[in-house]
Amino acid sequence: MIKKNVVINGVPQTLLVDGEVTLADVLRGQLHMTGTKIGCGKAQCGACSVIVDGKVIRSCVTKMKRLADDAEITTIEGVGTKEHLHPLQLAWMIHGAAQCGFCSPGFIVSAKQLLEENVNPTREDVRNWFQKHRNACRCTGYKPLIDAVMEAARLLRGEVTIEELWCKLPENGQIWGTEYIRPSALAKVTGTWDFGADAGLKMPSGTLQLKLVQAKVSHANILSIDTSEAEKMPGVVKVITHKDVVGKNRITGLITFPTNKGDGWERPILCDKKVFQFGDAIAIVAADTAAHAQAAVEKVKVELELLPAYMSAPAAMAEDAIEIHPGTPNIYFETQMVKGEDTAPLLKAADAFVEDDFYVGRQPHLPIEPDVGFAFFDEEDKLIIHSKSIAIHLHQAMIAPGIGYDADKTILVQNPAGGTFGYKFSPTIEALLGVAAVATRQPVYLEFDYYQQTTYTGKRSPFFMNVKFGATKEGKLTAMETDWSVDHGPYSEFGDLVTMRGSQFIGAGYSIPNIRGNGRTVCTNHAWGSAFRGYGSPQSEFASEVLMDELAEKLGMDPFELRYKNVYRPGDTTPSGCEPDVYSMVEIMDKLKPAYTKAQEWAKQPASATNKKRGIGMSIGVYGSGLDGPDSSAVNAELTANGVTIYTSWEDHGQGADMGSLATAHEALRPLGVKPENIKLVMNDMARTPNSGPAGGSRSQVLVGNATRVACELLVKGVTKTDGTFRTYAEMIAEKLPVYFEGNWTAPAKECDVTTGQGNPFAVYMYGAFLSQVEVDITTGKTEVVKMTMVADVGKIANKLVVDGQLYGGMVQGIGLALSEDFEDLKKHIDLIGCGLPYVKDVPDNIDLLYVETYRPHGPFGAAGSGELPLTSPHASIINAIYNACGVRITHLPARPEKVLAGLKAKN
Ligand code: MCN
Ligand code: FES
Ligand code: FES
Repeated sequence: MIKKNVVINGVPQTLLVDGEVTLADVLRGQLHMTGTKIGCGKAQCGACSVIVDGKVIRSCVTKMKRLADDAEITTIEGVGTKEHLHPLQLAWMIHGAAQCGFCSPGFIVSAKQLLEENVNPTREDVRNWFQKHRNACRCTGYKPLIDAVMEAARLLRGEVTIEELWCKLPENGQIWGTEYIRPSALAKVTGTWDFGADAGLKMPSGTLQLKLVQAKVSHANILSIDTSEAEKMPGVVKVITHKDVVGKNRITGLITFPTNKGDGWERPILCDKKVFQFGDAIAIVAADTAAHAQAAVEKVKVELELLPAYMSAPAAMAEDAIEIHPGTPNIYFETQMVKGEDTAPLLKAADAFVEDDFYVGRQPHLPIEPDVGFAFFDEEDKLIIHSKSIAIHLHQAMIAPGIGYDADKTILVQNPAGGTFGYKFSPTIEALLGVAAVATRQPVYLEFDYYQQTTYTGKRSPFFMNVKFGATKEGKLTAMETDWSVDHGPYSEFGDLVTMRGSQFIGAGYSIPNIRGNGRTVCTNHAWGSAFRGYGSPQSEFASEVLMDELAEKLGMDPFELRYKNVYRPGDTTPSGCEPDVYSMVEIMDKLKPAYTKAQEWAKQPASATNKKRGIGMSIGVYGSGLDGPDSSAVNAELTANGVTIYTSWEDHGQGADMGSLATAHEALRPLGVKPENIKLVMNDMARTPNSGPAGGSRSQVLVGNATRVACELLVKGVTKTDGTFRTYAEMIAEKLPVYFEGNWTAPAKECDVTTGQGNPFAVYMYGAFLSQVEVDITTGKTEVVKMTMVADVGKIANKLVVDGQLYGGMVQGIGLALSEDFEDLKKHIDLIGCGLPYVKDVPDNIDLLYVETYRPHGPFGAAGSGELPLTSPHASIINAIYNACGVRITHLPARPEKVLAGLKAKN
């Protein structure tokens, strides 16, 4: 123990601490100042930034013994409070800069010091500052953060007032379609939005700390697990293995299509017979402290018999490959595409024919907040599990049989989540928590470190694709053939569903009358495939959007013109053979045209250095809003003495479920004139909120939005008197009329037939186009994205700040997918930097968003979804721009510098 005198946020304090402990842990664990967050825990994300003696430092790696005596420390709690916000906090709210908000305290603290040193920074100064201090954000694409700092600087200089900047509502009080600030923003910018790890610190004493024993090999038979030594370690209460699991010890993958050859029960909660992938959970140590649990983890002995590890779809498909799940073939699901006439003769007769192979890999999600959760039994003996789940009702069904606890008594609650980007569409920590709670009958808490975040959770499923286009000499597509193999890792969870995306989205956006194709899902030993923003469309559309450029070259046509000729026009159908919900692609292209022409001029100018070459590229993006077929949702609305309460399971990754719910409910309640502050949101607790469905597939604004609208409309109808005026709450109660209304909505859609890929899977789609301008350094192969432009049609916009944020963030994830992100090498791809997370200087400050707002007949108040559109194909536009710049066509992502350089060398 050492004694430290410090001044924290102006208050002198004497601390008695372990000198080896970090400042972050002391602030959070000892002082309960949970505004400072811990993300990566290894100086890579800046979530833990605090100011010490006028310098921004990362407190997660600052040991207490290194802290100078009398150090003056400023944390987010000292920057501003809810009552007295710092201009940075106000600007963060005004610019929608806190999406999930996990990075916000770190960024705000960091920026405070910048503005103290320089109250008049340039945008580049701000970018350099965040780069230097490693402040990382996965949600916002950074631009809104720079906007916020610049605005805060203006506020500090007295050039503008808050009143001038604060969102203005129209006179009728409508918030739908405005830049109304999301309800959670205030808590997020003040560090008072309690994420899972913050709530974990507030658990009662006696809560057991859990740590995982993970597999360090990719495929093996388990011969024995010896926990005897671990059990004797200090503080250990129990070492839990498969033998302690009273249920089926499996998470069900919920087979979607009956032709799936698997049964969906292959994923162990705790490995029993086999290890299927690196990082699998073999045992859980429950102890009094996290340190004791971790020490005991090292003592668990696992004896293994190694098996061949199939680390890609082709490897697992090889003739001599053994079945990873004995009894189920490694290729466990197949689907075909049959649209129009036979394509073989058409391709043969085509004036122009192109064919290429494509690969989009195992993109890691890289939320700044690692996975975290806790579980306990309540007074009715219900097992309550808190996690980052974005599918609380679905996960209950997936994990309860495996845990062995009555599903009706297993209640999931979502904690505020620091980003998921889809990985939480799969259960991760939930079943581990459930098993540990049942085995110990005590409250349990489990947080992953970043290594576990990367090695335990699912990843984007790699697609190996071959695509062929045939076209007339005028450039009209006549036929397409596709073949795609989906590497879905060892667990089938929605593997069939993501494979269907190949039929639905290779070639999406274009009228292609004749299509044939074959797709398959392959079981492998690399990371299990979980949902990732865009879900199959970034893979599918990468292939067709790069091939469109190859076709344009073959035809000697401009890539824009070729696309313009082929995009959906009235009467055209999607690859699934149905009419899109609206025809807005032509308008989208028209809107992009001036930017495209300008970019062409830009590309002709000399690059920023003689060793660099400029290029431009475009792509179009289409994705559905909803789960396949007649997806449905439920939301309830209650009239109260204070206004209206909305009960909804619109899970929030950080995208803005609170804002979407509020804007939609407020719009539907407008006849009553309920003020936004009188609409209370009760969200994401199965004990209180109905099954609104998961927050995946960009479905919530449409599905949950419609259910919200229906519930509110029923409420309005319920309070309406015969003369058209409205009853008050008191009148409703006096007349014994119901004040609680259940809203349900089902999408008018039809699942695709797996043998033809034909159907009408989504009632609503999102449409867009991307334009990227790049400079490629031909001496290093490094690509810099200098500018991006996106035209988006997400229908009528519920909240402009939210949608702008969705687009910026998604596009920047597209830059990562194109150039740097991967999860392949199990030694290297284990943290944010190793996995290739884009930092602020890896992305352009110059991003233009343009909108086409086509009213959606099936969307609430005309809205489609927005979350995944920006990650459908931005990476394809970057890859096309690289080719345009230097003649190197990258078809196997990511386009890391060495790959581009190798291409340049091969060309020369
Ligand atoms: N919205 C709107 N107007 C529209 C359409 C949508 O204002 N016309 C708003 C909605 O109110 C919502 C947001 O845009 O706040 C996204 O809406 P929607 O597309 O319906 O998607 P969901 O709410 O179902 O969110 C999920 C979606 C997906 S699938 C992933 S993955 C994803 C994403 O959104 N992960 C995210 N966005 C993310 N954003 C952040 N910050 N973090 C993640 O993990
Ligand atoms: Fe400290 Fe990431 S830098 S938590
Ligand atoms: Fe930055 Fe989510 S808002 S990580």
